[in-house]
Amino acid sequence: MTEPASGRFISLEGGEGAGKSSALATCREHLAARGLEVVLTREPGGTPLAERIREMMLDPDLPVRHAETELLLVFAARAEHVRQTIRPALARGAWVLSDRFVDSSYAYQGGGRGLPEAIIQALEGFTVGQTRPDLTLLLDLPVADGMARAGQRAQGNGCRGDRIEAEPDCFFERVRTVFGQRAAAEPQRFQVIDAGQPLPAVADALRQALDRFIDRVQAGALAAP
Ligand code: Z5A
Repeated sequence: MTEPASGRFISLEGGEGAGKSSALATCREHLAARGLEVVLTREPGGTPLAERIREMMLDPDLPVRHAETELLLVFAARAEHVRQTIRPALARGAWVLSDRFVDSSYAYQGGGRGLPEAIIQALEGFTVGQTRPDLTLLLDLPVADGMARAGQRAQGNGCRGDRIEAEPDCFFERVRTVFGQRAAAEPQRFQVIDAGQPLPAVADALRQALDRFIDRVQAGALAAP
């Protein structure tokens, strides 16, 4: 096997209860099995400061009262994450696997909160520049099914959900719509995975998507970042 020459950036996206936790484990194991160095990270988060911002953003007892504040918090965390974690990892040839990235801002703050797309684009250009995912795996699931799973998970672990999880179903319908629109607009970057399948079938679909992507990289079909 010819190893890919340089690091690549993969993001994993999806709505509430889509199954990102097990999907991340599957992806990490599969990339490692293909001989790649994997840096697993997440948003908001991925650096000490960005993790503190995450705590503030999701704390149900510290309500962020304005959508604008939420948007700026998530991009402040992202500015740190991109510079301190993602770019250095890519530069040394690691493959970055991020639990959410900028598509979540379009989906949650744009779709969910109704903030203008143009503002999000401007912040993306300012904080992220050209550091964009080469591949985005989108776990897609009807909102009602995702909420049912999240409800069962909360019952099982006795944990209270975070601040955003408390939003009504219509919020998550708008989130799902925007994810779908972005996937349709960029079919080269997005791989949509049917997250309603049993876990082993989802894992198979993820591994196949990763293999197709690695094959494209090895064939030189994707320029190095
Ligand atoms: N956010 C934002 O607003 N703007 C941004 O720009 C960014 C983020 C980057 C934190 O994200 C919040 O930040 C998120 C969006 C916002 N808020 N929300 N909601 P997060 O990713 O850390 O939190 P999360 O979205 O709540 O995801 P999660 O809890 O990490 O994972 P999940 O995908 O929701 O679900 P899960 O825990 O992996 O699975 C849920 C349950 O379903 C669990 O019991 C599983 O065992 C079960 N499951 C999973 N897959 C299956 C299948 N296939 N069959 C049956 N059961 C399954």
